[in-house]
Amino acid sequence: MPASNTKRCAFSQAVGKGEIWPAFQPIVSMDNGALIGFEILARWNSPRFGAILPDEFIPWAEEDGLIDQLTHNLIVSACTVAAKWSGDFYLGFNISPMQFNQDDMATMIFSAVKETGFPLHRLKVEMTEKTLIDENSAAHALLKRLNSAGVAIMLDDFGTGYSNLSKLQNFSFQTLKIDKSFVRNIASNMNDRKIVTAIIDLGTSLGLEVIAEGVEDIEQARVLQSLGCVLAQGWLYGSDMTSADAALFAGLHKPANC
Ligand code: G
Ligand code: G
Ligand code: MN
Repeated sequence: MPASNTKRCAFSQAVGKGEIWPAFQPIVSMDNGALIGFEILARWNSPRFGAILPDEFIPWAEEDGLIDQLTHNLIVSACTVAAKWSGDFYLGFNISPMQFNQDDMATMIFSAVKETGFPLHRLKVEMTEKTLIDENSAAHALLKRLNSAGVAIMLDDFGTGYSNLSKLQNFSFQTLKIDKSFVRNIASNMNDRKIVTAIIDLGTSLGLEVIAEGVEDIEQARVLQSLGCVLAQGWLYGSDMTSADAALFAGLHKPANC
């Protein structure tokens, strides 16, 4: 069997055994460092192949019909640990475009959260612009269902998918995440800065929460703040961490009024 097939086979067994674990990356308020939420990122440490990243294994999970099981397991394990931490931070889970074609996706999410004790209204769903672009009425209905249950929707990697802006108002979502490719050179590249300015203004005028992704240094953070962006995610504030580290982070970075 080719090595890549062996790896893929090991991956599918790892999903079955619940070995894909949730890493937590903090989303913070840039002015005071207060914790707003965590994005949950799937991780696999294969005993045989070492650490494999989601860019490699998520497509396998999608193609091999394992993505729902993987997402379900991540929600259960992340929510179970986070339910024990104080604070009112949210957890954001990445949902693949194809999962929006499945009527029972909302039911899968609700049932995963239910047993964990984590409040449903502190769970958010991250979807990419691709989900918006593929004209998809099932997705529309699903988003409404999630929203009515108190689950907010975040539009991930915003700015990379050339989405039809007029579609933004038709879909029910509450957060725009500015893709890290625009943030990377924001301190030196005026075009990137103009794009980010436009996204921040668009999001703010639509009443959306706006999060800058991939903030790695203080210079980028200063520019973003000067443009009116308040929330950020990136290595400057915290990388993807284990639940033990995330628990410490949550304890140290409580909002001022908690
Ligand atoms: O850390 P990073 O290498 O985690 O993530 C790479 C890509 O994989 C990102 O685009 C991220 O959204 C995606 N990703 C990470 N975890 C998950 C997951 O649980 N489900 C899906 N569908 N995508 C994920
Ligand atoms: O596509 P999505 O936004 O879900 O993916 C998040 C990805 O961004 C993950 O691969 C995560 O590890 C990565 N990431 C998080 N913070 C930073 C950062 O500050 N710089 C860079 N280059 N990548 C980051
Ligand atoms: Mn994401």
